[in-house]
Amino acid sequence: MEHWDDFLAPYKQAIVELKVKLKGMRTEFERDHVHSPIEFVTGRVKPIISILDKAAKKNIPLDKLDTEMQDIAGLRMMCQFVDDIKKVVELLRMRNDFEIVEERDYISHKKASGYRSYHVVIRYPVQTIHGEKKILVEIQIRTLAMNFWATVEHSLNYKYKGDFPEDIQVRLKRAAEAAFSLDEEMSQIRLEIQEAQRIFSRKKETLGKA
Ligand code: 0O2
Repeated sequence: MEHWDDFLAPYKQAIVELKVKLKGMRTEFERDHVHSPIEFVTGRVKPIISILDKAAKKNIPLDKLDTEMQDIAGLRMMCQFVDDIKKVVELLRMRNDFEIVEERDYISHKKASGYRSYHVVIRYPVQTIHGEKKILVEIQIRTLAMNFWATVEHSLNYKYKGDFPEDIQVRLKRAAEAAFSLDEEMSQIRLEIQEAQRIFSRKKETLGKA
């Protein structure tokens, strides 16, 4: 591919715009003084070397990258609780500034590696001086625990090129189970908090009437 700068420009633009938009959703929750299902948002354009590696691995011709590689532009939305992920996906489904083309639920169906995350692939229109260009963007929605595990596993994967020594493999599997348990524990605590808030607001209402 000769003109990487030209090719990647709309992807960079999409990341800038979507980061503002998705972070803006968090700001709205804060303004309403309610729990935000979004903890933080990150975004990146895939480095050229990773695009080339993935294209080679998946037999994607370079002139088909725009339709066949869905994560050249990628965003991550991190949540505190597993239940928040559903809410974030619903919020994305409600929007009309892009169209959802695919959803992949690696939470109900975790990957063999132990990877958990919810992926939403969108078609996002970027306005350029040559007109509108629609590009694919992958949004990964995950809890902080899922993100911790995926980040560590990704670095190790890079180091060992997917060929993990036996002991690392066992530890990663155990770490994935620990991350899952942490999410479960946090979900339980969340129910406690919500129950306490309900009791508190009922009490306030009763006191207000007295
Ligand atoms: P990056 O930019 O280095 O993160 P495939 O690549 O075959 O697994 P596909 O069809 O591209 O799958 O789509 P998928 O699995 O929905 O999305 C791929 C991206 O999800 C990966 O991007 C990772 O970001 C993340 N991912 C998927 N599986 C795993 C996993 O087992 N471990 C970790 N840590 N992340 C995973 P890339 O291509 O790795 O790029």
